[in-house]
Order: sequence, then C-alpha cells, then structure tokens
Amino acid sequence: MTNPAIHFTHAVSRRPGASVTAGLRAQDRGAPDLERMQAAHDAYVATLRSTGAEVIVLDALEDYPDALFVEDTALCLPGGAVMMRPGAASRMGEVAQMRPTLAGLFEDLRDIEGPGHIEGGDILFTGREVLVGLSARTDAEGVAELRKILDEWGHPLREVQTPDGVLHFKTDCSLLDAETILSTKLLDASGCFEGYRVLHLPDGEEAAANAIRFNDVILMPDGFPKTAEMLTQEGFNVRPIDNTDCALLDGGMSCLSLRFNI
Ligand code: CIR
Repeated sequence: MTNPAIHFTHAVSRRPGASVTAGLRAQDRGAPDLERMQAAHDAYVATLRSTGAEVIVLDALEDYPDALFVEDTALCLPGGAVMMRPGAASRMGEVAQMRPTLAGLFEDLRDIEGPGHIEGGDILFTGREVLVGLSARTDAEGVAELRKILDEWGHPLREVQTPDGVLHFKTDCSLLDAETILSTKLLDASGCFEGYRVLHLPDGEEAAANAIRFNDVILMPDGFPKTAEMLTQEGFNVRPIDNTDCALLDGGMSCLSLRFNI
C-alpha cells in the first residue's frame, strides 16, 4: 500500500543562485562554494528522479539567498497545500515566488495569513499525523492557523517543541518509514515520538539527522559512515549526497524539495 508520507509522484526544488553566499546561518563557518553546491544539487535532483518521480526544478532567485531551501515555503499534503509564513524576515518574499507553481498543481491551496509564523522545516508529516515543532521560526499563532486548515482536511496536528538552539524540528529528525523515525537523542528525549520506532543518530553524527525517505531510497548527507551503516543494516537503500555547502547555511536534505502526490 502506498503511504503519502514516503511515496511521492512529484517534487519541486530550486537551483541555488550566486547570492547563496549571503544565506542565513547561525554561525559563520565560511561561505558556500556555488559550483560545488550546484553539483550536489544536480545529484540530489537526479536521485529523486531515479525513483520515477517528476521533479520540477525552478530557476534561482538572486533576491532571496535562501530560496533553494524551498521546503520552508509550503506544506504539501493529501488534500491540498498550504503556503507558509516564514519567521525569518528575509525569507518572507520566497512564498509569493513559490505560490504560482503550487497553484498550478494543487486545487486546494491555502495561505497562512498571520500574524503568526510557521516554516516547513518545522513540520514532519508521518502519514498518521502532522508534527509541528515550535521554534525560533515557528510560533503558536502560526501553528493554530495551520491546525484550522488541517482539521478541514482530516489531518491530526500535534504541537511539539524544537530543541533550543536547533533551527528546525526536522534539523534533528526524519521519517524513514510509516513506523520509524531517525532522531537525535536530544530530540527523542522530549518524548515527542512515543508510539513510533525510533533509531538514534550515533554519537558524533547528529548532523546526519536531516535525511529524507523518497520512494524506495533514503537521501542522507555524505560523510556519516556510522549512520549510513546503521540504515543499510536496517534494510534501507541509502544514497549519500554531498551536503558540505548547504550545511554551512544550516540546510540539509529535506530543505531542498517539496515532495507530494498529485
Ligand atoms: C535558513 O536559516 O532559513 C536557511 N539558511 C536554512 C533553511 C533550512 N531549511 C530547512 O531546514 N527546512
């Protein structure tokens, strides 16, 4: 049976532009290398396409350095899509840039109108529920507005907490299959995954937490051998992708696409 949280017919991503060097970051560890980032982005898109999905690749937006992190602009679910309202002021305008693409794909397209804020990186759809982590980018008003929409579509929403100092909820966790979550020990200690099977990131490899299950593969950042080995032993088909440059901007596998079934 197909599960709409792990099986996808489509994805949307956006190429990085030269302005990506000005992208937001919690700590400055140097500027990303555009050429290497583009190559990694190409590999990411090719891996999504290798599963048979159609992947729409949008042009870079130089006015928005973080625009390649398309996940934060929208939530795509069975039933419809919701345009987000980012908590980062410099990213607010990305939403209007994404909207026409989703308007052409989803019959029911809604908007978070505010005053609250919510970013897609704080949202994990597991198939049975939608977990939303409160964070520096996502507040209770934003979650409440999303809840009203999801009530209509029949998706239960559970408000949880993104750990302090962690950018997004999904910075620290990923859905591997309908029952299984990959999580840092820190996030799992909050108890938010009760009722799921949880695999913990090996010590020292917490930065590999942001992976994605996309059809029959798991895309994960390259350079985390213990995590790759653990997932392979668990029977997952692991595809490491170079995340060196996105990581400098606190981005990972999930941020680079919107994934959905239409
Ligand atoms: C930001 O700070 O907004 C970007 N530099 C990174 C966004 C990563 N997005 C995500 O985790 N969904």
